[in-house]
Amino acid sequence: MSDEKIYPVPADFAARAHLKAADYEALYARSLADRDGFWAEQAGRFVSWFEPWRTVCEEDLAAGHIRWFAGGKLNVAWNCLDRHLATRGEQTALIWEGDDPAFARHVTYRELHDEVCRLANVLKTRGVKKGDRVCIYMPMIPAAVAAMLACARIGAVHSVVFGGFSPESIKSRILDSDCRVVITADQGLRGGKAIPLKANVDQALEGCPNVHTVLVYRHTGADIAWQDGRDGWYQDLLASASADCPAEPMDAEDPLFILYTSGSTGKPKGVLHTTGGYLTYVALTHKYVFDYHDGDVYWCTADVGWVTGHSYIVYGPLANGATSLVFEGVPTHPTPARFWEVIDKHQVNIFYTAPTAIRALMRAGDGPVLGTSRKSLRLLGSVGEPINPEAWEWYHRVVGEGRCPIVDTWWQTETGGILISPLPGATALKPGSATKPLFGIEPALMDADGNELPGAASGNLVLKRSWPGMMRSVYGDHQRFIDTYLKAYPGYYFTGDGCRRDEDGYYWITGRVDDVINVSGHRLGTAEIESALVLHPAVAEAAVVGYPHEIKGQGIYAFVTLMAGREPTPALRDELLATVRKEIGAIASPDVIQWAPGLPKTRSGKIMRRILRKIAENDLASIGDTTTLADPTVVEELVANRG
Ligand code: 6R9
Repeated sequence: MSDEKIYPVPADFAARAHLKAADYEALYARSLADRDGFWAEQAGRFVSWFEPWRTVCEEDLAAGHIRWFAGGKLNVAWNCLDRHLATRGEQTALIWEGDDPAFARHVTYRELHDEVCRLANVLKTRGVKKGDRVCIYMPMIPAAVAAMLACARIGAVHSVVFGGFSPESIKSRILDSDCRVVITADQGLRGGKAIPLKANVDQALEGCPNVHTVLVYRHTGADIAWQDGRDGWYQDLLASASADCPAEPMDAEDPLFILYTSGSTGKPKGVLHTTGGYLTYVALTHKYVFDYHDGDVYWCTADVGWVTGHSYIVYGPLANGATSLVFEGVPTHPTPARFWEVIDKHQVNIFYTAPTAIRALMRAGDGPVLGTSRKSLRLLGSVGEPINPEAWEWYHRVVGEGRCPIVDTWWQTETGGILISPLPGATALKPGSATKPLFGIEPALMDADGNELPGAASGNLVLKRSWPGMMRSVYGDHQRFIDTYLKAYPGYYFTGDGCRRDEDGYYWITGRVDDVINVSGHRLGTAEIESALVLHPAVAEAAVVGYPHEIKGQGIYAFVTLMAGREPTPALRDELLATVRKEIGAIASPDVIQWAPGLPKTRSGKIMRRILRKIAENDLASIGDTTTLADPTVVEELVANRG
């Protein structure tokens, strides 16, 4: 496109940036030509090792065999805390900003180290050993970060479950990875509303007989139910625990965490990440993508329940000795100026958020932004879904006053860290494009027949080689790892995203090509929502598709066929919504339920989602040929009764 807008790197930004355009070109070329040499050098620079590795990389993508720095010994918590104590013990590691603007707190590296060591000792006295799994279900408070690091310190594998998930979702995640310990809080707070975290855990644990310990952080002080023997107060146990806890030497390929994510089929998968490669990758990408300099205040607005929180609130920033802001609240509470006020209050230099938040705040108008200074801001970031050029321009012009580059970072739970993104001192920006691959990343575009497309083209996005931060397996089901990611294009990792590459080699992610929808940057499988809906006794069949939604990116549109004799009523609709909330969580609640006397199916009984998508999008002109359907009149009926 010749009329597209290009934003060059601002000269003053480039002047102080770690990497400039020529550095990117040279390092990228080297990272491909001498991949192992490049990564060995980075692993030595970004991570401190107790013992060196034997091999840099072993990889057989088709077999799902990926190992980086095998034989090397390190500890992630030691890297994120202990090694900083001599030089930055009194520096703020975490700035906590509460849901209520009256509450904020600074936690230094020394204080965080102390809390992590004590908590690690508490876990040990409760029998947690290297390799054991621990579930973390916490609000956005420093103790959530401490819980992750305490696990890492003793070699336990954490599985963080987002605080918006329901008891059913917690239960299935605990059972899948056989967690024996849960770390939670009495309640969380979001937008002034209390989230009953402990009560949700209690309910989940009715189905989890192996869980013997629940550590409860006293956060709001609310009354909660208590099970003696099993439950313990976080603060009380820490107060009497020793603050001396040696960091367990871990192999580079020992597991660090499991994080569940939705795919096109079945239950959410436990994406497994390991230790040495992951830490190297997130530390490097945090430093270069965000051009982090000592003394900067960095704020990523994600929740630690998502991979963005793991890699870019906790592990990347703390490995680099950064000051990372942890925000408990929501963008619009108490007013739509909250983000900008927090930026002024804590003098934030680097701000990383999601397009859905940008669109919601854009809708509140320029007023709430312009009432604040934002002079501290130097760089803006975006993650979670494609950012539409209008939102990009607003973010750039109004929030960043035209002086802050925007890094549009493309990556996934599975990739561990950012793979395609501008480097702000090196890359000219095109609004809506994640721009260029980072070091060691070789993207390719494939056509439907498995041919790689050269030059400017559109196709399915794959990666040709592994990188240190890549997932290693699906927890407990290695075959599923291979089947989901490595089989579609043998020898390549398949991302599930569609993508266009333009004549300048810039990548434009067009969204998922599978049955995954992206609602407010949260990934949901349509199959998961359908399974929840059909649990209701009135439902015979359900088909869920995404449709464009002004704020959320995609909305959830459910076509529901009722059992014979059941009448569609508003009350039944509410019951179905409640069923989805109970099974998954409020984030999966359909925006639209359309009662469907029948669903469009092929003669072999396959639901034609393509047609349902067109109906949901109200793109009736392109429904196309329906003559191959078992019963073409179904479509006319659905069109006539669109929700
Ligand atoms: C980090 C994260 C991954 C999916 C991914 C893609 C979409 C994320 C994006 C983006 C366009 C970006 N996605 N970042 N699409 N531009 N900058 O979000 O992980 O929750 O696993 O979602 O999100 O579709 O495949 P996750």
